[in-house]
Amino acid sequence: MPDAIEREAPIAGSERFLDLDAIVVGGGLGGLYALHRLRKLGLKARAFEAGSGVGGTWFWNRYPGARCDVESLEYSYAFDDDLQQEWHWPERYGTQPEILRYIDHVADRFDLRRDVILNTRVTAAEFDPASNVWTVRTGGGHVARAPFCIMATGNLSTPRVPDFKGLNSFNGKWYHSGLYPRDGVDFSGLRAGVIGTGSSGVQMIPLIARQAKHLHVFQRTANFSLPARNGPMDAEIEATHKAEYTARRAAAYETPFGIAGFPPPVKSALEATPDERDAAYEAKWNEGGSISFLYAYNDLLVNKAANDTASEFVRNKIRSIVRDQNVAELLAPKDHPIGTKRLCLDTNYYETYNRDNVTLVDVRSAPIQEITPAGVKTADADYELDAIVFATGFDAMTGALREIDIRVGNGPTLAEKWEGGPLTYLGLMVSGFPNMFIITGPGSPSVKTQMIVAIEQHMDWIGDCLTAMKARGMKRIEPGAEAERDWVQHVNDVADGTLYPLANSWYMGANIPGKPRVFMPYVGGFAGYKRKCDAVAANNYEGFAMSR
Ligand code: N01
Repeated sequence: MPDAIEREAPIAGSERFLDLDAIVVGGGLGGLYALHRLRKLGLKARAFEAGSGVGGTWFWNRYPGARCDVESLEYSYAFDDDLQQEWHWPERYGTQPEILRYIDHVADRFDLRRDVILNTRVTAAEFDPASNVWTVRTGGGHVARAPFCIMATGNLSTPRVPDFKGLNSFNGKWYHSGLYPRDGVDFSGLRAGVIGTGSSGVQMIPLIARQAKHLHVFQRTANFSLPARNGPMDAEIEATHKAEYTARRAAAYETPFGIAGFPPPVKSALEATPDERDAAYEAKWNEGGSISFLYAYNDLLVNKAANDTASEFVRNKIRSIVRDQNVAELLAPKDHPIGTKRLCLDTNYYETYNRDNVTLVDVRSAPIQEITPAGVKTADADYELDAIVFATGFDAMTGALREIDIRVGNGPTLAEKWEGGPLTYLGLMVSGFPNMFIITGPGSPSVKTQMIVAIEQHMDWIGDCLTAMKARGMKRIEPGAEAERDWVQHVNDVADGTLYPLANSWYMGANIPGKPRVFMPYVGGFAGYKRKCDAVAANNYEGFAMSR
């Protein structure tokens, strides 16, 4: 990667060998909460983090316009009321610098930094079934041993640059959204190119367009995007929200996506007249936010005819915003129902294509053939560029775990076990891999929820499990193969009952050539999932085998 900000840290001799109660892999929102929870249990733990700072996703994704599309009053930890009362979010949606400032604040406030080993990438984890001990090795030479290993490796943490021929011959500079230089990039006077129009591309394109001499956007698949309607935090909204924080957090646990405040719709889109529907969609469009829009009716994600009404509404919005109707038609998605790929939120995305210095290039009809020293060569033209930003996404949900050589004794690696797609029980554990927990793993609601709610729910469950094991004198836990098979089947069945599999999305692994097409997150809803996890624990950890 160019301009990489990662450096493997030299290790002091005393730091090389670590004997711990638990090893945490990752120092993002998941890893930090894991450390906090483990410390509360009196356990000695350390987290290894590849970045030179904590924050995970929010440490690496520093591209222009990077911002969370969950409202800032929701997208924060709930575990400490003083924390949530005292922190002030300046805007409706948090920017990357603001969220990173918050995470740094949490790390300091709860004194977590002393247990995070930065600049250190975990390369291997091996479990010895005879002693029930995980040995974790890092690129810098650490050897850490502990009975438990907690993978807080993130769902979107393995950036992916497509395998374009000639990339290294490019005379300009190139970047990836998920490995963006710490000091930013000045595009002034440059001929810039952005490849990719997912959430990252949609956020950065309006800002790069304002700075660059000219911007070429290389679009393979048009994506639906709604206006975020971001703005300064409203003091009254903040005060009310804070007064109700505890109740709102509890209510969030009872929703499908871990966010309170959206009453479930009761009506099908097909029961409304066209005029009623348009009025409802218009109100949601003006309100901003994706959950609100997809919650206009109760069948937008399960009934294609219902979804068509919402998809067409947004396509017409695009046609009304973008002046050149040829460009508008290219931007109007027609190959997937709205919401089946991650719905983007933007500020002036479609408007940006009305600028004289922005050109949309359709690389579906004329694919990129190679990167040349001068720029990008497609099947029908050459584009001269000084800088390219790859907003080409991630090897999502399984990439970070598959990159680590995880094995048990002489058995297969996790990557081998997952060759046909990820297999987990509840997205929490994998059969054949005892004492290894995954925070927001594939098969859990994870990316289909407010991620921090999902992280806290997982780590709380893991903490309770470790407590229960200790109380019973148990040293080892792993899911049974049958429980795992049934859960994976259930995850697939639920997805098949929705429109999600109709899209070539990263949820399906479709963005990575050769990756198995399996729907990875659990879309049965957070509330039901949490009830299932709680019931499993209450029922003597049903589906898991514990042993001494
Ligand atoms: O990545 P993506 P992202 N030639 O995979 C294109 C979260 N997130 O970084 O669709 C040409 O969505 C690819 O085209 P196609 C959020 O969950 C959240 O944008 O595969 N193009 C697509 O357009 C999000 O979903 C926030 O045909 C190529 C793009 O690159 C997830 O992260 C902000 C190509 C990749 O889109 C990932 O988003 C940012 C090729 N060879 C991210 N290969 C917020 O909270 C890929 N593409 C707001």
